[in-house]
Amino acid sequence: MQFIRQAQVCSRFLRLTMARPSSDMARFREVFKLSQRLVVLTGAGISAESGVPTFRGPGGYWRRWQAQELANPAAFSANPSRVWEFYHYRRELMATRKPNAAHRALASCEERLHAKGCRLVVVTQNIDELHHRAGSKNVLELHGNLFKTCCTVCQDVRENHTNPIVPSLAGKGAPSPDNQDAGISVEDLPRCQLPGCGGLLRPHVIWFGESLDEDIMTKVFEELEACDLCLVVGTSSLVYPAAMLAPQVASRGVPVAEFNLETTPATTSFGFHFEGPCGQTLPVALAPFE
Ligand code: BJW
Ligand code: ZN
Repeated sequence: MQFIRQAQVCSRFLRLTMARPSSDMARFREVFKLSQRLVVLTGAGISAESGVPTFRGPGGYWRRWQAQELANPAAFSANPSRVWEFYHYRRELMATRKPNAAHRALASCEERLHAKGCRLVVVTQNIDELHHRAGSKNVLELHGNLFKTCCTVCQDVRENHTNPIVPSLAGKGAPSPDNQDAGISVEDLPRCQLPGCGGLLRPHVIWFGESLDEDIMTKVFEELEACDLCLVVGTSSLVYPAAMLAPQVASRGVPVAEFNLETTPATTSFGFHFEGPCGQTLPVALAPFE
């Protein structure tokens, strides 16, 4: 009996202390109005309304594989042709996709803040370049870039927007499950052009089990330490180290607002949570003041 009473007191205490995040937009706008340094952490959900598939959930399959099954070094070693087909599909898809209202809201907010000596930085897990295409200038790419390659032999990194990146990938990469692997021989996959190298190229992205770029992480930590407001947009907050960044900011008492279709494992550590498509919620949240 004593134990049950203690448990009831405990659970009441927990309910009182773990306040639910607020969805009061007027209150958020008051905080935003005073903010001088914003960091916005974005994930696949911000590009969903542009028609770019997210990773987890029903749209996250390419053929019979979830994206995570292909976005790892073992998958590339075992079948570089299949993994290149997957990235070739995504490179071609981006030619038909445009930034949406959420990307544009961030870009125009950055410009407005910059004009009055303030700062907004986008820290994105996305590799699709939609923030740049919307006009954002301060963008830190945590997981690499779909339009860069890295040589597996000499590590040379370079930009490449040519589609197809090699003739052998032309017409390949169709996403439906009934398509078979193209089985392109490794000599016909993208190769390093540096004299004397010729190594196999890979997409310059961060796969599971790989470390994130140290220089980028240093910049990210500097921005997070200096920020007075943080937004978390369209990420499931399941993938580390990205998933720990905003909760760390919140633990220092800095206001954090999440914009997502649903709650995530990180939601309870944030002060604000705005549920719904970020193409609708973010432009309202970041609208200019009269
Ligand atoms: C909307 C919306 C709308 C939809 N509006 N919202 C600590 C604990 C446990 C594990 C680990 C740990 N530290 C490291 C690990 C291992 C691993 C990891 O995190 N595993 C977890 C899955 C458990 N991490 C790593 O391996 C990282 N490396 C590392 O830490 O190195 C050191 C180390 C290694 C090994 C052990 C320990 C330390 C590297 C992670 C690299 C992730 N790479 C990928 C692929 C990039 C290239 C590519 O794109 O192909 O990055 S995986 C994939 O997930 C991609 C994404 O950037 C990332 C995050 O996904 P994201 O963006 O959150 O998308 P979704 O689909 O998950 O969510 C979409 C969200 O949007 C949802 O919430 C929707 O509701 C929402 N949404 N429409 C608003 N309109
Ligand atoms: Zn090379």
